Amino acid sequence: AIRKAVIAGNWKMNKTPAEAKVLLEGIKPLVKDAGCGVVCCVPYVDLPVVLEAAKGTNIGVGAENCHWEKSGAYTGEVSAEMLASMGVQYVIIGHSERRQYFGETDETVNKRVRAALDAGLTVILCVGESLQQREQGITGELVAMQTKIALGGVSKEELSRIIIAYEPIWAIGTGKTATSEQANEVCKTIRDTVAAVYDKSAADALTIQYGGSMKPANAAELLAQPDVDGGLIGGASLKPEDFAAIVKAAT
Ligand code: 3PY
Repeated sequence: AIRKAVIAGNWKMNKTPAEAKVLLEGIKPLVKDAGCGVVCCVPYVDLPVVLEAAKGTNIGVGAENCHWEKSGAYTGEVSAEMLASMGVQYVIIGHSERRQYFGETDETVNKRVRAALDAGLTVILCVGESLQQREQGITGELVAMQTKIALGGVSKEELSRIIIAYEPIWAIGTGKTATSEQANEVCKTIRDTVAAVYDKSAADALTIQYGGSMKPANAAELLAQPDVDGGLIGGASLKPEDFAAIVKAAT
């Protein structure tokens, strides 16, 4: 691909701080010569140890969500400002698990994207269709709509701090993977959508990841697609050798 690939791990709700330190120390030596960007997105409570362990390395550190207000009466929430103040550089927004289980909507995704950008973070914005939506033939329209709404109020300059991850919901944690052609088709739809809203140069520069059961066995084929510029990695990001093998495939 023309663009530099980014491989980001999404640890989800896994690893205590002590376990997180062990995992990051395991990943570090295996990815130190990576030719692509490497990011680990981890639970809030793991951020201090992971930031410390990643210091001086090529591993970027991210959170898995953030709230849109800077502070206030939002029990249980964490703001983008708070993350940035710790040295966190990335945040996943709109993961399908948040949309499915925590009432995330395109509108709240947009508010979180806006807040994350204002705090100086780079956003890994997730979009993707369910199996029913795919079978109804609305994947392209749906993903284009999710992308447009999420990017509402985002300037062309700010797009350099946006990574979009296409994650077909039916391929998340199910072991099912989109074929590389299916993945590329939707990644291209996302790129065309960004070209229509902004322009071709903005679309050409945008990193678009595929996510959904990407693993060493299928990474190379997915990453060889012209519009797939990296991956958002679930389960395989918890195994240093597997994560490193995917990083290697992106190099
Ligand atoms: C998966 O691969 O299961 C993911 O959800 C990555 O975010």
